[in-house]
Amino acid sequence: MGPMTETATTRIGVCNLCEAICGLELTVEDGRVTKVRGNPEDPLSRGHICPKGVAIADVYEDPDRLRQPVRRVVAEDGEVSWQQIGWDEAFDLVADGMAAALNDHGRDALAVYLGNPNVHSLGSMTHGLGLVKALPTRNKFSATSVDQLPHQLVAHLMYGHQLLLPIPDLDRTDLFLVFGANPMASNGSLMTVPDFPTRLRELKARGGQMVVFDPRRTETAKLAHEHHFIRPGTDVHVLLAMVQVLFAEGLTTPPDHVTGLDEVAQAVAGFTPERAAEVSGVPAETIRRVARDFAAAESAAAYGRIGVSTTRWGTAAQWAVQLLNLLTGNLDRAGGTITTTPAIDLVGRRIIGRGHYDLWRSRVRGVPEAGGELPVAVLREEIETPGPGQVRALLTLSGNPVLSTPDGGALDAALSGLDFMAAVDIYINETTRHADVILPPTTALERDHYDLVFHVLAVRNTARFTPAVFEKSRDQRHDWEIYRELALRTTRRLNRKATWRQRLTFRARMSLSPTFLVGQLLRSGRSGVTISQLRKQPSGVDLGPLQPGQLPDRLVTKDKTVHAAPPLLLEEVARLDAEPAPDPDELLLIGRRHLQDCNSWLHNADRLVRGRARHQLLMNPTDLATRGLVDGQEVKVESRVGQVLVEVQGTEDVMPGVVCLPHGYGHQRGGTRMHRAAQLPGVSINDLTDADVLDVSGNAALSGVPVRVATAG
Ligand SMILES: Nc1nc2c(c(=O)[nH]1)N[C@H]1C(S)=C(S)[C@@H](COP(=O)(O)OP(=O)(O)OC[C@H]3O[C@@H](n4cnc5c(=O)[nH]c(N)nc54)[C@H](O)[C@@H]3O)O[C@H]1N2
Ligand SMILES: Nc1nc2c(c(=O)[nH]1)N[C@H]1C(S)=C(S)[C@@H](COP(=O)(O)OP(=O)(O)OC[C@H]3O[C@@H](n4cnc5c(=O)[nH]c(N)nc54)[C@H](O)[C@@H]3O)O[C@H]1N2
Ligand code: SF4
Ligand SMILES: [Mo]
Repeated sequence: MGPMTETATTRIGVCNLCEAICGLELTVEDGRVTKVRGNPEDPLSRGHICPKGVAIADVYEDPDRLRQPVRRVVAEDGEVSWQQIGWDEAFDLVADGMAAALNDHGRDALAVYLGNPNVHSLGSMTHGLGLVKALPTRNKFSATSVDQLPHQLVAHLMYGHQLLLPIPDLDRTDLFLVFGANPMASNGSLMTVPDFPTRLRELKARGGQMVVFDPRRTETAKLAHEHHFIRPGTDVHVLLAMVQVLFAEGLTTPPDHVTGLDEVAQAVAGFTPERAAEVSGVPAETIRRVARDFAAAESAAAYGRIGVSTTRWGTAAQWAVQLLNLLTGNLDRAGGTITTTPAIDLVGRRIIGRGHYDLWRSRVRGVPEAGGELPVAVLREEIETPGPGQVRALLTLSGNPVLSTPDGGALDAALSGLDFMAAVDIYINETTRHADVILPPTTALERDHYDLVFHVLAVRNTARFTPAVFEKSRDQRHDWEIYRELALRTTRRLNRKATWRQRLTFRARMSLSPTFLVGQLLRSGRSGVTISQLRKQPSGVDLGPLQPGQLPDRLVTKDKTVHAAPPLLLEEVARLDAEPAPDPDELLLIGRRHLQDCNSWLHNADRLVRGRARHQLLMNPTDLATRGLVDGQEVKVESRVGQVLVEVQGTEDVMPGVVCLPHGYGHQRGGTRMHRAAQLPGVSINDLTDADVLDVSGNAALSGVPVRVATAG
């Protein structure tokens, strides 16, 4: 053994790359991570790790990752270069740019976009939201409106709080009914379940079943007892038909604390399995039988995720998912779906607000806000359309909307027309390359973590505090420090200032560290868990399985009932009813995730991008044949908004009439600084998705996009 190993230490870490929040055990030698494995002592993840968890060290060590602020410099010949600058200068530049937009062009002239990693960072949760609140603009956007907005709107309308989301009690359920989710690849979403493969094996071992509806025979579908192909975007029909069957066959056993059941029965009466079969391709008999099985099961949990949310009828479909659980008595029952009781209760203590809807509308298209945000699908038009309130400056916080939002290609072009743009991000990528200044925070291994969000969504109640594995260097900043500086320096520059008292309070609050705040939140909660206990047990504290029997107490509705028939949803279903049946001959585009991808940004890690290519357009062999196409050739995919050229791969795993592209690819656009990523083949699915098609919540309809596929050239 060489001298290197003598300095090896084992450290407990946590992976923040997806919602599974796996506990890690890292071997550190001379400041380098030499080994990463799942922490077997972790009460939630129980030793699970996926390939991305190992790559967390690659991000830490990546030479392409920014560690110092950079400023974009454009030479006379148009050549772009990036110049390293000091933090103080960088903060001033960004505060100047944002304040100038607000002072010169009005309160809405600055837009903010928050990307996905914000919910995976403690500092962002404690301080990023403070920054966003301090900016007077209504042009607030986030990845929520290309993701889970329908879930939040339904929870707000039915249960009174946007984050009061019942979670499948996976460890006890007898029947797990899945629409539009692929937890074998995603490791669960709005259902934190680190070791899904193990828990699924356990479910099967105790005689439970999993039934999956998905247009693709996914990794999850292949492990299911039943998998049913379903035409993209038609889940709402199948789900409402299941609800209709429950009423028609007298299979409803709802609890007492529910209002609006008669209205629901009336609203769904016309949505028969026969009608659903016509649009969805799922036989009426299957719909009937699954509904009966669901009602008859000792316990059952219906779950719909991004394949359902990101459709034109996402909110109505998520409502129907909730109704299935509610009407069969599975809401709040062991083995059904249950609201969690985390040590830091964001919901019960109103740390996050209840949510709202349509308090104001977007300037150009007039779409409603939801929970204080406008749909990111309208960002481009707010930048490009002149007039009072036009967006002139943009701040993105760990996001990549050029690759992640509908018609991202057009947004890409719009960004170069801004007066000013700044980004808080660790990479120069397809979006941040437009920024005048990029401020890079520390990454996961360099900061303390307590997961404020995902304990709230987990299939088991646990608590865990993970101190930083590496100390940051003096010339680095944590995200919360960046957010504090931006908030303080920008508000100080505004013409319309807060009172000195307000400013003092704000400064004091923004100066408390995230870790201190976690300690405070734990102390003032009712769990009995303290930060010192968590420090002694870095693997985490087990608080037990989900606890049924919390309703109606935990409801946040004024009358403490579940609102089964929110007026907005009755209207939405009436609209659906009046809608002509979709064209059965249309070819529809859906997305996919791979275990080794992480939205758009982990493609610079070697170990995650080597191996078999996985960027191809998947297409059923019969669809290839009717177009005279062959497996492996380059094809042109065209939608209303754009076109891409990509290699096609024939597979029986996608249903006829459906094609499938991964999301988060397309790094060849000029200017990214991720060297390996730029060489990865593949195109952006969001060069094809349509920013004009929104769900009632404002969520983008990214799934089920009509496309044509033909020979390239
Ligand atoms: N067609 C289609 N589009 C989709 C989806 C889909 O399924 N299909 N999925 C949607 C979903 S669910 C989501 S959540 C969105 C994601 O959309 P976005 O959040 O816009 O995109 P990400 O790819 O997650 O980009 C994350 C960015 O954060 C940076 N980053 C990583 N870690 C940190 C950090 O610790 N701090 C900071 N400051 N930055 C960091 C990365 O460099 C990257 O630029 O995409 C959505 N878009
Ligand atoms: N490996 C990996 N894990 C991730 C991520 C990642 O990028 N990579 N991203 C994380 C994020 S931000 C999120 S939000 C979660 C998402 O977690 P999931 O929702 O599990 O995400 P997907 O794997 O995209 O699964 C969506 C499924 O819906 C199907 N689908 C598409 N359209 C329809 C439809 O109309 N109806 C039905 N019934 N199904 C449809 C797709 O075929 C796909 O199998 O994953 C998280 N975990
Ligand atoms: S499943 Fe998610 S949290 Fe766990 S190691 Fe993989 S990326 Fe990290
Ligand atoms: Mo997401």
